[in-house]
Amino acid sequence: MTVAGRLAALRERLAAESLDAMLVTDISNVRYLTGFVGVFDPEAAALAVVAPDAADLYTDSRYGEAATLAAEGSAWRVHVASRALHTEALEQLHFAGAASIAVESSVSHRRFRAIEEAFSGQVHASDDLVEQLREVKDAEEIACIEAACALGDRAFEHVLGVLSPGMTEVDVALEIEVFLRRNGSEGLAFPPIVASGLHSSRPHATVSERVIEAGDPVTLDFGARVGGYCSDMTRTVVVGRAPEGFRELYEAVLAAQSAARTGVRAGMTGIEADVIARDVLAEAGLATHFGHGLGHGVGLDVHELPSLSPRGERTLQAGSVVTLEPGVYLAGRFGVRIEDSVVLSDAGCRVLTGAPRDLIEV
Ligand SMILES: [Mn+2]
Repeated sequence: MTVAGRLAALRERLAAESLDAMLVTDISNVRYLTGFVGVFDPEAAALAVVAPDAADLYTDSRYGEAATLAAEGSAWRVHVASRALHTEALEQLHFAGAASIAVESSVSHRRFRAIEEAFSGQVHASDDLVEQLREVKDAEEIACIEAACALGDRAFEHVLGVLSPGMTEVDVALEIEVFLRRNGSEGLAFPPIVASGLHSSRPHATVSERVIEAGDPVTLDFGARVGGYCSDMTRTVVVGRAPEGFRELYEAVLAAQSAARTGVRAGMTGIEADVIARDVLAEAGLATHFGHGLGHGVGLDVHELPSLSPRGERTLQAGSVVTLEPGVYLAGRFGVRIEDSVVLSDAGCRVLTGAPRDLIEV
């Protein structure tokens, strides 16, 4: 979908709900609608207003020049505000006679109240209006994610070459970060997870100064960013020889992940997708150790719609990029997670992560 197509799709949704305008505050939504991926940092420095015949972007002087340049030739009018962005936006909406507007429900309560107080008409909170448009990626977006995944694969290969006993988790995380940045990643999709030994049983362990020893499983979960779009992958490898019982656990998680890669497709719900992997782990008696969902959408944000989990009631759509990441965590022993990013179609999944999945002992 082009930027014009995205605006048209949002306007259709506004018309269907009899809204005169929408105030878009989420930075990823602003990026998506304007197409100006590189212009803003995640700080609240942009407010986009979409109305039937207007697309106005309010920003402050720090971003004025870059946004104005980026807007050239597009439908967006850039306003460099000197007062609060919503104050100037609402003045414009009053002038245009808007009576009913939507504000994203993700906005802070403080900001919502300020908007409600300053606007003379009705203010509605809307859930995920733009997020639902973002759920289906076009070819250009998929190409960005694919490039980010390829960079992640290279970073994984690089880490395999340096990972050795005596390094700390911080050392390994830095290897990943520096490699990704040197090779073209725009920052990182998220701070990498490097969880070694006992820490590997914590799905989102914090990177620590723990020294990696021979026989430690190490879970590496990281993502690159290309053209504003994230990748997300996880591999658990072993430094030296796998400890007792580890290989069996690894094979069970891999079987669940393979089943998901084979079975997940557009047209099923996120709950049904999740069950594919969960059933395999239940057969192995490990269901209670798989606490999180099978996966999530990936795009401008590393976690976005859809959700592939027991809460994922929405039907998965062709063109969504999602992760498949079953994990099993045995507290006091170790954990395993294997995660790929894939594109969904009606026929199944196209895997974007190229890193090997068989157990690696380095
Ligand atoms: Mn993930």
